[in-house]
Amino acid sequence: MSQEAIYLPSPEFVSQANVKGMEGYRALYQQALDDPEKFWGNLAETELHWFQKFDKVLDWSEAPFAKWFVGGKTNVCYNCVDRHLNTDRKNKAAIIFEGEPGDQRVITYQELHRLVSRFANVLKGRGLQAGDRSIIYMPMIPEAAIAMLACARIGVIHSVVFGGFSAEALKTRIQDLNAQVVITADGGWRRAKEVRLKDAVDEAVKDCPSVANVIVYKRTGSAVPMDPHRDHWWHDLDEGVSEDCPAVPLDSEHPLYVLYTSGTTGKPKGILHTTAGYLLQAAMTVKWVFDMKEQDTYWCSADIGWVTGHSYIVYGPLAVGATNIMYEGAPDTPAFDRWWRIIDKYKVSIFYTSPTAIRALIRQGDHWPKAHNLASLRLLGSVGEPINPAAWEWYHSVIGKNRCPIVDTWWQTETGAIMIAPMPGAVPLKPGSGTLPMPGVVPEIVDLKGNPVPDGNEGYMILHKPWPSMLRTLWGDPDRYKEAYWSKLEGIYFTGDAARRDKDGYYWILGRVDDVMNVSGHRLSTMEVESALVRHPHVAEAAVVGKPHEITGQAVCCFVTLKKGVDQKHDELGKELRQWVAHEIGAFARPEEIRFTDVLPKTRSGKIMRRLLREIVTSNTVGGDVTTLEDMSVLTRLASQNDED
Ligand code: 7RM
Repeated sequence: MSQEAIYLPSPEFVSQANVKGMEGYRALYQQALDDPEKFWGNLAETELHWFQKFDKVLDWSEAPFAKWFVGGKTNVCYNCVDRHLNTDRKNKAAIIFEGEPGDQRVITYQELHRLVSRFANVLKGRGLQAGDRSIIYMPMIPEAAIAMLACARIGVIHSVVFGGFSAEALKTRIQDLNAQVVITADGGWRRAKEVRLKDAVDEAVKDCPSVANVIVYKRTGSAVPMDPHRDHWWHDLDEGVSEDCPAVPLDSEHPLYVLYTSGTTGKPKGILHTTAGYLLQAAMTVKWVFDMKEQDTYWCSADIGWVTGHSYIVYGPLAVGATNIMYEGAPDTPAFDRWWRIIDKYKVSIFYTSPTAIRALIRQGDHWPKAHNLASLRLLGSVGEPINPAAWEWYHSVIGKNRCPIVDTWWQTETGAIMIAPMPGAVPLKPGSGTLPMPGVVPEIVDLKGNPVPDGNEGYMILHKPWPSMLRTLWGDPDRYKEAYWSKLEGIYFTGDAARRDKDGYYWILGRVDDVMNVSGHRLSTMEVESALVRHPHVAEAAVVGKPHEITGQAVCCFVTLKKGVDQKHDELGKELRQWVAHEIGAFARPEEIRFTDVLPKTRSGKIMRRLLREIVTSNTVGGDVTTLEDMSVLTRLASQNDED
């Protein structure tokens, strides 16, 4: 029923919008479709600063390895910081930071330039140069962004590891990159407790001989052991360092960062993004989707450790000279109105968050947002998972007071920038739909053979054309890059999502079709959790599926068989295994449920039938085709086990 609801942009919103009305949207979309190279080439010239102009917009001759803006030289940090300094933005707030304990900092573009230049010189002082790799494992404090920008300034390839990841996950990322430096902090604040990051780094780098330097920012001030040969305080290295550090002109295709994300195997994929194309599309989508204006105060509540933080806290907003809010901590600390308090306090005008967060806050009751003045808001955004119409309606009425368009943005770590979303002054909204593709994005819904399915039918979503912010490869694994994205349908980008397109051409994203779960908008592979479980000495076999969850979208549900002779109580062991997974991967991966079973449903060839397990956790019944199942009795045993819980 609510899928029929349509929300038109108000005339007031349209009149001030960057893209006005459907004609405005259609014209842009058509230009990009007719001549993508001209479209992106023109934007690259007008929107980015070039040290040397490119001579070719796109080289797709070695597809799927794209080269954009070939021959050009630019610098991401220069574009995000330096070029604003001889404009009215010089003393504009670039980052307004609020720590969880309540401390505040306002960093102008000029000050950001100073801090970034100093830290880039610190990195140079440690011997780092273009092409080297850094790991950034930081709390949500300005220094995380400063470290990213400093790396970009001198061409050091960064990889931010979300602070919620464990030492084990951190280690595999450092090793995969052979990173020379780890940039971290003593800790950060979350739910009034210290998240001790340096401890995790110490544990991780034991097995990482490539790491010659660990740079530690003092955030919490708690005691941390420092290895005199390897570890340095940020403030010590910063002392007396020069503030002059020119941005290095880098090739358009110079690697900017690697960000690991879950794929369908136990080993995360190192998504590689490069310089010019990435920045251009991140910046353009900020203007198109967030309708960014000079006077806006923009807040994206994502963590900098996820791609949303890269594209829509750091690179996109700073490239267009926006004012960013950055908040360190949890939404419920000290109480459930912390976010609404922040919006009121800093007069946030654009707020971008996840459906999981919205659902969790709905549950706490409307009195929390109602206690604050949210009149500064003019636009709301959603990302990470499908937003259910009920959550959409609440966000629209209780937070947006029926005045603010909601931009539901579909994209991936791989796509680098928003692919499907409404331009808010143009496209009528339908709750739960990402609506229409961005200019230059050509999605299609197809069947397994690649044939388009009729509108209204479910299918696999693919993307037809290369786009500037697309991933370039997987770090160190070009074959897996081809295999994972370009070989399901030869030569076409496979998103891994199921979707349908309605009669108006609107896209409705239904979720992953592979073995990737989406827990609170965080990607997690079933195999990653399974491999963590079987590393436990008591576990023989494990099968993991995502189970629908009211708040987090999906929850991790594990079926576990134990080794012979294990005689620990199931309650106790269940607790231990949940803790084990949190330790092996990170707290966000902690399973909601461990179900012990003496056998897992398998095909005759020995493959675990996850589809059956998914059905069991979803409905506690099994329908569909079970003819390939080896042992039918396992089903009744698995299903009935739930009744005993
Ligand atoms: C930005 C991000 C990507 C996966 C993607 C989808 C799901 C993301 C939406 C969404 C429905 C949305 N990157 N997803 N946004 N599903 N509507 N607006 O989340 O790499 O971490 O995840 O997330 O399944 O493939 S990600």
